[in-house]
Amino acid sequence: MRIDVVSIFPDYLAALDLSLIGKAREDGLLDVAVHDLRDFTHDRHRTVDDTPYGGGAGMVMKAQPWSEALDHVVAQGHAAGLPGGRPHLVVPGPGGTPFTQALARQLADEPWLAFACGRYEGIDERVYEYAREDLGLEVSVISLGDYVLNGGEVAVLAMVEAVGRLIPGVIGNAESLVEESHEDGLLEYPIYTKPQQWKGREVPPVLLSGNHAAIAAWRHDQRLARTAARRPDLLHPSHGDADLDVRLATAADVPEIFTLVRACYVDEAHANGTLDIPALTEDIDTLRASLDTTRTWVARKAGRLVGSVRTEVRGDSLFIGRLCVAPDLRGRGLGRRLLERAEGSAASGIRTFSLMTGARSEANLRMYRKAGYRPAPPDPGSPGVVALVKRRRT
Ligand code: JD8
Repeated sequence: MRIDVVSIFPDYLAALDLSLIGKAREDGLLDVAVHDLRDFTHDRHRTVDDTPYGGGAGMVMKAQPWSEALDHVVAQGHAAGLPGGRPHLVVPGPGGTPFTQALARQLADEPWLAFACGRYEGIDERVYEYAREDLGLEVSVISLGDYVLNGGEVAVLAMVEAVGRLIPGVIGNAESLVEESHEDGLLEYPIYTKPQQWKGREVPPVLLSGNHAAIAAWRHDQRLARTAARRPDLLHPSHGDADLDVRLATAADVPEIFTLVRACYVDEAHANGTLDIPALTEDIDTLRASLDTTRTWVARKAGRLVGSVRTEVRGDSLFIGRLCVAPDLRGRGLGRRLLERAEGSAASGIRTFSLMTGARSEANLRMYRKAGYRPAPPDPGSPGVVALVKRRRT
């Protein structure tokens, strides 16, 4: 990616020589050029500002130096091997479109960005028109946040870092990008490093358990709880519910589980064109008895039973079944959370997770595929059913 920055304080951008962005420039992953706006003035005072028409406080940046600077950036870009290309011009401003991770991702897909750092009260409006109409540039006014800075440089530093680190190869292990705040809309989970004990404070034991699924479930719960506490505006139904209470079922839960299973498997019957599904034919006493031979989890939200799942040890595999989410609450990640909880409950000897679902249960198959499950040898005794398996991460 090519990045041009124009400013009357080019030294402000020296921070882009450092750290990951600096390394990415050395590695040729980023080509960053900083230009001094005053180089495009022709008077001995190198004037870039003048008083505002219509009066008012402060000064306005003159159009001519900016037009010459932008002409230079476009011409130099072409000379630097960006033939025919035009930069996307980003002008930071307090009244601009809010800068977000999603916007950073969009900009990271572009081959050439140019940033115009304003100062004083801002830039003569005709410069925006000149860039769009005469140079044919896409021009975006973007704001770093709802507070007032003295100029665009700080915003450009933040934007170049947020965009630059998304360029493939800039961040060593791209994996770490996945779980970041704002990447999937949830804030980050708490992190710890050695020593295990510090000033009488312990690291949460689950993090020392080596049980990846339990760690994943704990971290997801922490992200939900933090987001609910600090940024409830970020919470989206698909994130699942911060106030979801998941625990082992007792006999008292049986009537509600029975009802939930009936409700959920009607849709499975529809999808798979058969009512001959054990969950639909099993009577409540059989379900009650299953609490003694399997581990059943229930999820409650404000007291209402909204989900359930059960696990059964079969050799070194944990068979996960009867994963149910109240039909009116689908699409919120509850199924994924219950699946994580079930996996997380696995004892140390468990090597794989296995489950079955209807061959035409598209939504279930999509969720299981996303969770890492892959087709397993079909059970000849269960036509129309797909067996899935997942190796446990050690
Ligand atoms: C560019 C000049 C200063 C702004 C009079 C103070 C971004 N989130 C943000 N807050 N402020 C800026 C920003 C401020 C700028 C310039 C960006 C150019 N100023 C002006 C208008 C009021 N002074 C920003 N991104």
